[in-house]
Amino acid sequence: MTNDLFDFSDGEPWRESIGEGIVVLRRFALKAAPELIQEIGALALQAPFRNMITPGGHAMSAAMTCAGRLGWVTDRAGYRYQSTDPDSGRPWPAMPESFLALASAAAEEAGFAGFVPDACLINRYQRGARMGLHQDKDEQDFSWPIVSVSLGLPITFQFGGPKRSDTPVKIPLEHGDVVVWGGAARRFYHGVLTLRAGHHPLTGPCRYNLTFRRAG
Ligand code: MD3
Ligand code: FE
Repeated sequence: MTNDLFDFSDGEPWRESIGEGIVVLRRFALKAAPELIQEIGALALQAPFRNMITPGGHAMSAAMTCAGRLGWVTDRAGYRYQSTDPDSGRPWPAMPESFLALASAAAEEAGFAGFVPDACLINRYQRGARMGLHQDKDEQDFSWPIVSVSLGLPITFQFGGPKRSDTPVKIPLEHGDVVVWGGAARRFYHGVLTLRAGHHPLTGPCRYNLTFRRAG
């Protein structure tokens, strides 16, 4: 392993294989979590969380912000990556070093050495928020994986296959869990069920999810 913040050999985190191209690194981000959560707070001062509008005209129930060279946005015009925050017109905040280090260490554990994300989408779920089944297909190059990091309250994640009609499988995602989606799984439909009310010592009533992408 690269770094004792995400030490994967001391017996605490563990790996689960739930399908080809999917590597679940349970609790991989547990030690880094307090720093990651502190960074989220700092980023949100620069680029506040907001409920973006889908092309269909509905506000998303998860609030979002971004860090890195590119950020994912949606509005009536569609989904896209762009280098500026549409709410302020300023560039997105830089990706914190702790984010980059965690994402590349997790990708390496899953067999993707050299992963350098240029976009981090930060989703904040509060009671009642969910994300319907969708594919992530606004990125340029699907040969890089997506790395997701769950922080705070638990949620039920669901993933299907490459077709919307593929029956989804449910898995719980908890604080500190990291999932690397590569290969065929990169194109799978996925989403999360409604967040239930709760309290987490580090995030209060929220779940945060970081997704690291190579977008451009
Ligand atoms: C499988 N986020 O931001 S993370 C998203 O919990 C998103 O906030 C969810 O879906 C969340 O786009 C799920 C797990 C995840 C993220 C991206 C994937 C799974 C994925 C991309 C391709 C396949
Ligand atoms: Fe997604």
